Amino acid sequence: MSTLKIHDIAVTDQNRAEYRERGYWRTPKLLSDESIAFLRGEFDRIFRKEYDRDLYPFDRVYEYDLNSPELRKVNNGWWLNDAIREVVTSPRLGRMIAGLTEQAGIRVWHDQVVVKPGVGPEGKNFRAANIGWHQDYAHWQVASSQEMCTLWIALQDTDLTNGGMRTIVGSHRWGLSRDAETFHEKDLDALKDRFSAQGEWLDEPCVLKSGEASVHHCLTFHGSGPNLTHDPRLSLIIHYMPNGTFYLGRVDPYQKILPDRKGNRHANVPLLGPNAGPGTPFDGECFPQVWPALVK
Ligand SMILES: O=C(O)CCC(=O)C(=O)O
Repeated sequence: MSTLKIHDIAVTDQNRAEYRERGYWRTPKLLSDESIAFLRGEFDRIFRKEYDRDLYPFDRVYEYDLNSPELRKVNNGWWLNDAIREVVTSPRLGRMIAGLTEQAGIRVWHDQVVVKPGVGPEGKNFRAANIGWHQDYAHWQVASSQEMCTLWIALQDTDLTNGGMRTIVGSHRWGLSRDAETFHEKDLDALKDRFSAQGEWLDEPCVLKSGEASVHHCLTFHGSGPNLTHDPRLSLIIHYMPNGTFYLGRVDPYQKILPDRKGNRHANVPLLGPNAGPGTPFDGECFPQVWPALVK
């Protein structure tokens, strides 16, 4: 039985202005310490394949053990684990996101349960769990909205020593960059060389206390380097979209016909079913509406 305590956060005009201007914002503490401890245990359960539902993960699982330097990751943990579901579908968090991004309604696009193993201080040049500089929307071009965003919840104090996320302040205002679906690339310097000519490359670490989070715009460049501690870095990442976001249709990923819209076969598209086509909304139970809260 979960005892999660998710705090109610009032977003101010100043917070909104900061998000709009900088492309990301750091939240106050969202979760009680007890909730954080509980969720950390649930992360372990997920990677032990102890699920609360009689289901399989809906997408590829990166399930390396902690002795491997690779990133461990499960998408849509909310399908498998009830505590994660409580956070991902929380109307409190939904209201905070709606307030910050100035959207009337918010749905979940998907989540990511991520563990970045600690490789120790000697692992400075260790790239296995790096997350390349990328724009989230570059991975999501099948979706109609460029006002999607990400809530990155830290389940321990997080900074550059444990491979915390870094964002390029203001880069959301550059628009969609070509070929920026580079989450899985490891060479941050090479990616910086590729993308940095578009504006000032203001690389800011997202320093978070345990239970705090950052919210970044889907066009904000971000990435992360190695975790140089001996403890794993745990984060629950929730991607949101404005209510009404729809499927733009298939864009052949191998033929870059449209200069600024290289498509991809996002795993969310099959969730729309066999009759989906351009204009089909991403709604229904696979994409829960978290704000306004639906009365159950
Ligand atoms: O966990 C990280 O370091 C980066 C995660 C990320 O790319 C995201 O939240 O969109």
